[in-house]
Amino acid sequence: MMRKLIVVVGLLFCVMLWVSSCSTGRVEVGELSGEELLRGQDALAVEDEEAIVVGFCQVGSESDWRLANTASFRNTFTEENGYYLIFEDAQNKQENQIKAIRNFILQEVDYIILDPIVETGWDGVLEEAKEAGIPVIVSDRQVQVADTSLYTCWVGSDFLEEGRRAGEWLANYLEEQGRSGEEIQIVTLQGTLDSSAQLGRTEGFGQVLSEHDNWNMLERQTGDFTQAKGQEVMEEFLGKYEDIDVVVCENDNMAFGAVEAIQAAGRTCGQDGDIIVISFDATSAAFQAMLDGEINAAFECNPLLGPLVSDIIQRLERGEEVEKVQYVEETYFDTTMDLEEMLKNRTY
Ligand code: GYE
Repeated sequence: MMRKLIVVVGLLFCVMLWVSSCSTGRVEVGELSGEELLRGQDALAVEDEEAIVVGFCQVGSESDWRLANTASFRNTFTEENGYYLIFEDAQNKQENQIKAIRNFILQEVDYIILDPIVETGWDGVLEEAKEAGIPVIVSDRQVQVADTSLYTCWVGSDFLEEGRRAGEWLANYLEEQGRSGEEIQIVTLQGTLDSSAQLGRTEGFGQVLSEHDNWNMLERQTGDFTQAKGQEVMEEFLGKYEDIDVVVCENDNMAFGAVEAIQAAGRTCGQDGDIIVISFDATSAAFQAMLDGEINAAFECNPLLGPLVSDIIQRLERGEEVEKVQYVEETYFDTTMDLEEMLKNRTY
């Protein structure tokens, strides 16, 4: 691996670095933003010349899933594993992601990992990365670009399949309850609009919806994948519609918000309640909510992508080909299962 010197900003900076390392010990690379590195505040040189320098551009910290995903990358891209990680939290703003990628290019990182907030608007900056000869690995959400050679590969979930699975689960559940002939009123709390997770889940569930004439989608609105926004939108839905039978929540945190809103309105939900709550992600907090009888089913989305991306990088380092599209395996959970036992093995 080529010698990598991230930033060297003159004598003054060297003295500052020496002073700060004397007083505070090792500086955590993962805590510095690319901009800080560029400005030379707390800037570092990569000490281990063999280390693979990786810039990871994360979406934000909006959900339990996201925190587990960040932890997966931080725990994988460690010095012990031969990496030097520069972590950027874009706080759910695409412009921050574009800025971060430009900083990674200036820093001459070896690889860029991008979890794109939305699918479009990437052609220009990915072209810049390509011109700089830096491979871009897309993880979790996807990009739509005219020229797919602008990124090396993508690894993540089949969101469309998750949505279909949720729809099929609902059809079976209603049948078991002897309600397949009933009119069913549904609302949806959507994820961040135009993100792959939102698009796939909405479309997948929508496909099953269109196969059932008696299912009526009253309204879909975004809750931005957060608990607070999910709660707010559900409050609005409960005020507008009297007979909601099902709320489809495109992630766990919005489901928790929906449950709060339902209970505050004096309504019931979950296993023995009025309103069926469907969620996506299936983090351990959702297992707990199912055990508490608050949500009915959670459709798994695996956030542990760090090791898979590392494996891709190791293969690229050895000059091997990697598959362009790699899906992770997923399942679902509902209250008919032994959730207590399953929760013991849940790592996120
Ligand atoms: O479902 C949600 C998060 O992109 C799959 O983003 C991810 C989604 C996940 O905020 O909780």
